[in-house]
Amino acid sequence: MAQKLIAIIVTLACLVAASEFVSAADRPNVLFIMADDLGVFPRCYGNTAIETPHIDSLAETGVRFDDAYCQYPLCGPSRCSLLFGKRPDAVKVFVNEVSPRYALPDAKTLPQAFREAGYRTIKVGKLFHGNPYDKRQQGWQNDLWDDATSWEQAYWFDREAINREVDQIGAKHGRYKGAGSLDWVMSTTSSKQSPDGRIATLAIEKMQAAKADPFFLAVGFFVPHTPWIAPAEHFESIPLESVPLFTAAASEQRALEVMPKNGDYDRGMDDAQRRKSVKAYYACVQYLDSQVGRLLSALEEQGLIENTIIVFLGDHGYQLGHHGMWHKYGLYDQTLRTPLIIRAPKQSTSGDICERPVEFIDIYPTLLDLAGIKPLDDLHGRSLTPLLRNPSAQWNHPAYSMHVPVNRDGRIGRSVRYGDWHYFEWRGDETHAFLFNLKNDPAELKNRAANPQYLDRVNEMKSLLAAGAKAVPPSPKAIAAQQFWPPNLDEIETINRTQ
Ligand SMILES: [Ca+2]
Repeated sequence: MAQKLIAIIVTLACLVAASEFVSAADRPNVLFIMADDLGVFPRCYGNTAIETPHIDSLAETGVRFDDAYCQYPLCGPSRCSLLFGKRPDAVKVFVNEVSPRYALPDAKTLPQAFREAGYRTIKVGKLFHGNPYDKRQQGWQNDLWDDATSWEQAYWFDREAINREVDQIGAKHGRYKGAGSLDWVMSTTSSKQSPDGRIATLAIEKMQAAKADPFFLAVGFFVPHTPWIAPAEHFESIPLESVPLFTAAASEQRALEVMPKNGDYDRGMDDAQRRKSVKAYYACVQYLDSQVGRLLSALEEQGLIENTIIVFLGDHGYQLGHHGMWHKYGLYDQTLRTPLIIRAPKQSTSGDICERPVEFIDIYPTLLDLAGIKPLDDLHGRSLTPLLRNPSAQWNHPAYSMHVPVNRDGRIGRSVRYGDWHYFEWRGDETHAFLFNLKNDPAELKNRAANPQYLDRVNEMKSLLAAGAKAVPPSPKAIAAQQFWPPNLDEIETINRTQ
């Protein structure tokens, strides 16, 4: 009996080992493409002033999520939340200048989970944080804000190519004003030689080199982040008169007083300058699209397209003068919502559109699910695979975001999107509440929070918000103290750079 039992156990162990071996080889690759500061502006999201054929074609062969929400409207915190699969409350990265593992030294990141499952994990460009154009970071090890444990191979931007472009800005403006300004340049550098073109080229090389094994290839483009630099052809194909002008409505003045502003970049701009800035952003989105196209073509040429999960997204939304504001920051829909397209092998829902509000933290469990990797029990999101199978499936989950702006001392912002409604509030010495019906008022111009007719709705949204707020974040002052300039050199030395 004992011998029989041992034989059964040995057989089962062999079967498990064999199935793991076979499934590892058969597992789908992942191509994870992240754009920087990309709001819902590709053409497939309804922007007819722009041509984005490659992103559009990806949407036509995958599922386009129209209501995908980042958890924090700023690069580093949003990326850390997504890549740890946890809400910003838990990740505790609220500003850019913090190591991703500030509060979670032992948590497992999304690429790390793939790495431990036998995948080759490769990142090219910006995945966690690090701004290649930021003068403060020049000469630094940019991987300071990346995570060596996540990647088998990690490649950053080509510094020489960046410097060439910074020089072009300097030549135009007399001086370089920094990555946060609304600088824009029609670059004389060719598409392939520009920094994002070189990112795509390197990613394609790595894809080819890695294709014998399952790979998780993460490609982080820098466009359309400021400074808006794109090869001239992408500017020339956009007639200035076709570019819309986004401005604040007169009724929004009261709202603007309580909103966090990312600098005062709009000050002194006239409508002609605003329009040129929007055009420059659009040119960068078109340039991004051309490089996404190169990645997709390479997948096709390498015979990998049918066995690769493709995820395309921005890291948070973006305002181009919307509500009188530029850049990210704040809690309006425009700054929280971003494109998200997922194409999975053998997907039957090609070209479908999902209008269910989903969260960036859902991406981590979704990818584990699609790749057949054992789920982790400490993730805060949920797999989107039911929506990939049926984009109209029941999905009664609110989407939460938060923002603790360090330049508005004392105010903490929290947002919840549920059904047609978007509610957010800024809490400080007093609370400012905002309630919008996105179905009837997608531009969020009619704040109904103070209207007694909507009292029940406000209370419902407040309850949802309270349920989603897992912890009280530190004060904005404490968060500001997280930022470290200059860098901690000890920490830099621990980063195991591949290049
Ligand atoms: Ca960003």
